[in-house]
Amino acid sequence: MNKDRKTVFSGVQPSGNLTIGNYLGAIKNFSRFSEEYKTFYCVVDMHAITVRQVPAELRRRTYETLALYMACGLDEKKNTLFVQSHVPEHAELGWVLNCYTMFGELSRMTQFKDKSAKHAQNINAGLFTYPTLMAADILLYQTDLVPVGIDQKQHLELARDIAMRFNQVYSETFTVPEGYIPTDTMKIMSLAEPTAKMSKSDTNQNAVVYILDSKDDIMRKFKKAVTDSDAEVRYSEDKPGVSNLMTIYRAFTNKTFDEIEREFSGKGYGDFKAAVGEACADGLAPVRDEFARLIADKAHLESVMKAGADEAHYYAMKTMSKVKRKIGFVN
Ligand code: AQP
Repeated sequence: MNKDRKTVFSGVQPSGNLTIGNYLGAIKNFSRFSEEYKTFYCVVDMHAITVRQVPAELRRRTYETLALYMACGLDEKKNTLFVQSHVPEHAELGWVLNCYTMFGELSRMTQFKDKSAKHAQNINAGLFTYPTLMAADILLYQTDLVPVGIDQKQHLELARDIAMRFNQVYSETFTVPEGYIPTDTMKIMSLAEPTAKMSKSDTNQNAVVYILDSKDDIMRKFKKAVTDSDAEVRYSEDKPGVSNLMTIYRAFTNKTFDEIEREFSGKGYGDFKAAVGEACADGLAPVRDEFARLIADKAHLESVMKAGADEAHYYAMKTMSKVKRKIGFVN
């Protein structure tokens, strides 16, 4: 692929209020690519409707997710920020790629199995083909690198397989993307059930810390976080609650696990949880302030999404016209 810069693409669903899992696992890393790469960051509203959404809330969260991108340091002049449904080629390529994705491959996706179990009343076809739409999102922009949390690894591998399959049948068409998975924060766990991922759609409010939570809420949630009975701050597989809190503390303070263990040696979990809460609330405070400023100016957010969609559309059309030509659609 001839490109002057490598390309980064990632997206977040406006399917709930964003969590520190979304922040540490994904969004916080987005801005590091802005200078060197051509970056596309998308609010993936079409993915969000694979689970039933309240329309007014989906609309509100779409604005909020865009404002959060910006509040987390994404400058709209250096990054293409847009909403998925504003660029019709996502759906168009999604359909084409459905025809190059095997039923068996989609059946093996663990997110589909998890979400089907969670939404047994609404196991729709979109939930099943979610990964092909995600492949389309990525491949449309000839993406080299996709920063995501580890839960998306399987989908990303499928996107690579689809790209290679298509390229093999029709000659080089898509860049085969690589994942960029942060090793230190790739999976932030639920505070209430530390063996399960922290998810924005969790109905237990105490399990999840939202980026926009008040300091009081953050302190309260960490205070209630599940730990264990041995009162020792130590990173270990058999201490998932404490290890998760240590991971969060490390992410906000840049301290190592050894330093954290020393800092809390001989102290109880009470002190430790309060320190994690403080570090998290302080780390998020600038994001919250900037978000409050941005969300108050809807007209500006609309101009950002419009400019982003125009830019994204230009690149998406280029890939789409190539795809159509290769598969034999009449121009
Ligand atoms: N707990 C997490 N730890 C690390 N990374 C995470 N991500 C999500 N949760 C964690 C990463 O955030 C990005 C955006 O996720 P998404 O909106 O596409 O949906 P998701 O992965 O399904 O996240 P949620 O919060 O669990 O959403 P719901 O509850 O709606 O399904 C991705 O890069 C993801 O890896």
